Amino acid sequence: MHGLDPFEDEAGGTVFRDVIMLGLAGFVAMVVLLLPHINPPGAKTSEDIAPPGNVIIEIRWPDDVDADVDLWVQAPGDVPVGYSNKGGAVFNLLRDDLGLRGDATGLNYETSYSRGIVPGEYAVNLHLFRNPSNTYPVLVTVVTSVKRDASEPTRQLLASEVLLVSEVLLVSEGEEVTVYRFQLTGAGDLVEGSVHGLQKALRSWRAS
Ligand SMILES: [Ca+2]
Repeated sequence: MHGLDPFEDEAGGTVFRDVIMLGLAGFVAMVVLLLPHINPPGAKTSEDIAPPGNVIIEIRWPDDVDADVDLWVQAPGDVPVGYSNKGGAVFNLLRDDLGLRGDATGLNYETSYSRGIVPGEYAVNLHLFRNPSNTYPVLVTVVTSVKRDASEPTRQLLASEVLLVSEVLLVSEGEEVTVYRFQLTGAGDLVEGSVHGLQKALRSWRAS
C-alpha cells in the first residue's frame, strides 16, 4: 500500500522540502556572492570606471588558402598587438590563425578586441607571414566595428556597428601593409576625414 503509508509520505515530503531549501540556500548564497560585483560599494567617480564599449577589428581570408596572415593593430598611445605580442593596454588578439595548420574550424580569421574606446588614431596592418599554398594574391577582408554599449556583453555582435570595411590583396610573402589609420572619438565615432593609408610599420615596432 505504497501511497497510503503516512510515514513514507511524511519522509518523502521532508526530503523534498529539504532539497528545495538546499536549492534556495544555494541560490541565496550565489546572490550574496554576486552582490559585490553587481553593485560595487562606494561612490565611483567617472575616472574609476573603464570606458564603455570596445573596438573590434576582424580579418578574414579564403578558408581554402593555406596562408598565415597576421593582423596587427595599434591603439592610441599603446604598443602594437599581433601574433608575437598578443596583448597591450588596449587591444588583445583573440588568436593567431596559422592558415590550415592546427585549425579546428577550417576558417581563416583573426580578431582583436579593445577594452574601452580610447580617443585618438588607430592603425591596422596586415602581414603575410607565410604562404605555403603559393596562391597569389591573397584576398583579405578587414572589418572594423565598434560596440558602444558595454551593458549588453552577450549581444556583442548584434550591438556592434561596422565603421570600415576594406579588401586588401597581399602579393608576396613577408609583405606588411597598412590597411588604414583612422581616428575615433571617446564615444566611438569615426572622426570625419581622419581615414588614411599612410604606411606605418607595426610588426617591427620597438619602443624608443
Ligand atoms: Ca596568423
